Amino acid sequence: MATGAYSEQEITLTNCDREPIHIIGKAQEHGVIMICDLNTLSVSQCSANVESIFGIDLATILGAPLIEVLPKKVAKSFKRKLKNNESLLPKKFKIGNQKFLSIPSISKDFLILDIEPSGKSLDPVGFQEQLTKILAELNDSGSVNDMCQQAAMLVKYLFDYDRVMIYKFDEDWNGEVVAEVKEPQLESWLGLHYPATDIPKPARDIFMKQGVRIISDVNYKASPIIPEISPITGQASDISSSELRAVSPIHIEYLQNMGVGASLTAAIILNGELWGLVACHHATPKFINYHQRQSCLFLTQVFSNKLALKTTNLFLVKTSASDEIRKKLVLQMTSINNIVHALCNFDPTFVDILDCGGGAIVKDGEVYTCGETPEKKEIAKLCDHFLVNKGTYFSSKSLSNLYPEASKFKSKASGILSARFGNEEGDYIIWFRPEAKETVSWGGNPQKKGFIKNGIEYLTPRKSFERWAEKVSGIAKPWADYDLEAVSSLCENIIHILVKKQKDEIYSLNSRLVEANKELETFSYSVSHDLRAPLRGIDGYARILQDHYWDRLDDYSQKAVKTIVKSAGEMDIMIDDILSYSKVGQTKLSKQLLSIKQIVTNAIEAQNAENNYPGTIIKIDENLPKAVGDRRMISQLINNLISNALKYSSKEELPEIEIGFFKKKEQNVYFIKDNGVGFDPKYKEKIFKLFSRVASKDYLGTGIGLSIAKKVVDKHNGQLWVETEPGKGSVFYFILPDFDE
Ligand code: BLA
Repeated sequence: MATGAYSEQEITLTNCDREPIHIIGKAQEHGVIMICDLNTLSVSQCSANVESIFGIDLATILGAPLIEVLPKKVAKSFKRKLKNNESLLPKKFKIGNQKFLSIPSISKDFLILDIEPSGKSLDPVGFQEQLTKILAELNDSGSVNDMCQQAAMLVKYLFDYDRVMIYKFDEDWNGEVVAEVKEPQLESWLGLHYPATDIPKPARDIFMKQGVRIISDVNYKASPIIPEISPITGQASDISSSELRAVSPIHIEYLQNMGVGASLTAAIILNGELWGLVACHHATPKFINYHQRQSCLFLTQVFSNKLALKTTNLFLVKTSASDEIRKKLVLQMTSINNIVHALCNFDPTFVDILDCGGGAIVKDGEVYTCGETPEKKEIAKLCDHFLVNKGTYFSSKSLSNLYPEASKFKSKASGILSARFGNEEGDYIIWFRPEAKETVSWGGNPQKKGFIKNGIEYLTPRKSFERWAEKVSGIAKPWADYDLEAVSSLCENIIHILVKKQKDEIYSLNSRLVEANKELETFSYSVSHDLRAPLRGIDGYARILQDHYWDRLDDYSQKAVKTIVKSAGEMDIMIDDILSYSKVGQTKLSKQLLSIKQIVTNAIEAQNAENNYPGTIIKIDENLPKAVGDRRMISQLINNLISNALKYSSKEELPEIEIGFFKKKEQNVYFIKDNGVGFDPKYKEKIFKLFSRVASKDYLGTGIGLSIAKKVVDKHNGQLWVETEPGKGSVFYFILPDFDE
């Protein structure tokens, strides 16, 4: 015969969580587990104690319809409810003089019935009084610990176990007895800690579903479910929904070692997670009936609700306290230009927003600290080697477990809460919490859980429950949800302020630049203007010398006068150019639809190309499209580009310039092309700068024309660029957007 998985499997330290408590295949002694096929409602398996409890032969029950096993009324009621998809309720019935309660649950293809003595049931008034007392006495006026103590007192009053404890889990599922009410002769376990393995995951999972459970006699003889393997599925049946399910022998041994004769355990579930347990012990066997267990369930539910309210309140109180500090920090940051300075050197500092030992800000490679922290170089290394691989937010209460280097500074920084901020990858704001110095009293030595047989380490509940003190090494007080909230809110503020500061900086730089540009334009305008008068004087007197005293001048003087007249002429042109350059900056655009073709024709006429460049072939595209722009400026732009094209191609054998356009992404690109000298493309940008000339001295020019052209196009939000090659000519392109962007 196949044997159940349970009896064969030995549980070791490494498979602790795998003990198959859901298919234990046995019932506690005080009640019967009956498993029925959901389709036929006939009994497929039943615990052997049915014979002693009901006085009915097991063999006659197995395979029989439920209706022949239980009183007809009860069986029919289950059948009807199942048919109508209604929820099943416990049903009372009598066999002989004995009253029983049949508690149904459904597990996959089975109806599982827990049949147990109905016990002394409370009359409805008494039951109601019990519930009212629970509602009235559990209040949330004090601390969480006060609430736990109240709950423990109430459970003790209602169910009278020798010892009632509230057992609270930490985030690693280790637990602590946070409240206790006990008989005076018992030693107190208040404050004792127990490792997570004492209540393995499968046991915790079942509590999430089942809520409450009693072990009525720790020293009971478990009654086997017969047959062990379900004739329907060919497997051991999952009886995790049954409260009568027998108990893991490991847990039984555990209780026996503690001198416990009976227990009641109920789950405290907070926000969908197992927060803790109500754990009750009694020295002798003790049974409390279904209705009392329901009262207990009601109690834990009321307690959970109050607890949820309490923790929400705590969250609100804590966040409003940190909000106050945060507001001050924001004020500091907005009124002082340097954010790090604002966060570190005033009152309050950023470390004040939560309970910590100290903190650090890492910005642009510099580390700034406040309070008790590791060394700056240790912090820099922590960021580069560890935090860099974490997300925006990171928190741990035992950093050295994850980053062994941190054991060097665990006294100052066992706990860490960090956030990344700013544009730079390596900018962090970090809070540190010192190692929790308190000693933790473990209920037994958590390190010594197993014994070794044939080289395999076997589990055994600890034989000793003496107080065992262990210093918690490298562990800080855990971070709470309100700590994370305070940090994320502050970081949002910092980022907001940083972005605004950057925007402001760009804005002010920009306006300073515009201002500087304006000043430069006014300056060059007035300088050019002022230069005009003395220049006229120079030119005038030089011409007088030329016209009236020419013969009296010797050769050298004649040459000098000629040079003066020529230079004054060149300077005049330059002043003109500078003036028009400044004007482009200062003049407001007056936009209109322009015929580029007309402007081109005018420009060629103005250059007097026919006479000045007689050999040059000039091609103009007949279809040059119109454009929107300022007439005077666009004329100046085209004039300058055409005059350049004519000038720099004039020394070619067959000079040719071409003015045309093409379409690119719906925009007209105009071009002015020549086959002249061209220039090195590396000057493609420089050529548009003021006074930059890249052509040889053979060509006259002030180096301002292209700067004017560029300025005109910029002012129109357009684009101007050049393609060129030395000896192969240049093509200047420009685009003028036909609407304001
Ligand atoms: C179950 N262990 C439990 C339960 C509790 C504890 C409350 C649930 C009992 C129930 O379902 O009725 C632990 N009880 C405690 C603790 C206190 C207490 C800590 O009163 C403190 C005051 N147990 C061990 C080890 C193992 C183990 C080392 O100590 C290793 C596997 C197992 N505990 C274990 C198992 C169960 C259990 C398997 C489930 C029992 C079951 O539902 O069958």
